[in-house]
Amino acid sequence: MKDPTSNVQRRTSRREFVRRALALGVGLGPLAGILAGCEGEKGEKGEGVPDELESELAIYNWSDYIGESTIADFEREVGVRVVYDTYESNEDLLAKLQAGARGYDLICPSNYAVVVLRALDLLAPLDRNLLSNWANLSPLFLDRPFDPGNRHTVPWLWGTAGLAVRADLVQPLPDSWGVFHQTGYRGKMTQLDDMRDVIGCWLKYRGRSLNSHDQGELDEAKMDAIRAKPNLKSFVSAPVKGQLLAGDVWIAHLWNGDTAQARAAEPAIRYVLPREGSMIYLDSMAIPRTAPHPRAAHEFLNYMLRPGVAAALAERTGYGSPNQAALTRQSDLLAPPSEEQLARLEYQEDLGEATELWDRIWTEIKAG
Ligand code: SPD
Repeated sequence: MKDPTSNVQRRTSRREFVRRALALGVGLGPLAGILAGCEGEKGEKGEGVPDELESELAIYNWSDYIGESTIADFEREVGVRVVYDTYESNEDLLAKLQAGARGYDLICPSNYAVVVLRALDLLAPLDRNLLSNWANLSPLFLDRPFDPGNRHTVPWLWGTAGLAVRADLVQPLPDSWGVFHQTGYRGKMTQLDDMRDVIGCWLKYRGRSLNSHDQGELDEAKMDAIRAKPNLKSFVSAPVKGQLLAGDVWIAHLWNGDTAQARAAEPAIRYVLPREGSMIYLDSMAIPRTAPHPRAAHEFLNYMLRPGVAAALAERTGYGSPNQAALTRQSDLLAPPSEEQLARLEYQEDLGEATELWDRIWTEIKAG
């Protein structure tokens, strides 16, 4: 019989190994390779997933990122009680998990955050035998570099960052990230409370990669961000929707789906992708290694892969569905990005050793 403590012991030592390696300056990239090489030691996919469905499920997701009745429908149909909690940035999620939070069964990191979580060995491999609806996913969103072979992640929604504008209050519509430098809208503008999005947009403004490691380019982005700051009401993410509706904010740096949600209540709100380009992201569901209810997590993932459920998620949130069967079923959903759009968009990647530099710059922007 298997010793139930053996995995705990092994996990602890792997985590300790990661901690020591990071302290010694080993980058996340090489570390991921080393750990992947050890993957065989903890067995194949789905190890530890019990046959019996647990009665609870704890989901930790972005705010405003779920269908209207998804959770209630799942609870009713499957008989699992869901505890649902939300966050506003990948950095919040990473900080919580790295601090040792153990109660979550499902989380929804963006592409670059998956790289960090995999390198830290914080994700459980998926058991594809429990995901019979997998074939509904579009190949466009599978096997991405952040999780080759989708061993740990199930695509959830994709989106872009741009400008949410009250077209009834702002004319002409701005089409550049430089709008945040204009004093004419002082106090009526916000930027996302998100390090990667803010520094990334200022890198794009200067024609750089939003994954830059270059000290000079990053200093320039910092200066642009600090120059914009006096014109901003605040740094705020999804909660800005209420301020846009109230007319307290006229121009917000925001994600496309959250803009669409606001537009459903106020048709004068428009979404603009700045001409300098922007970022595209793919958020995916993943199961933490410490998940107390891995079987219920798989059950939920497979439920979400149904075309009707995935369509309801995309419809409610305004984001793009990676579920091809959902798009075929419901033609008014956001279409996958075209080649032309993709040419102006860039995926956020893990920053590796440059993360510290970005953190420092973000702190200086917030304080400056
Ligand atoms: N309200 C949900 C927003 C989800 C945004 N996720 C991706 C952010 C990429 N920086």
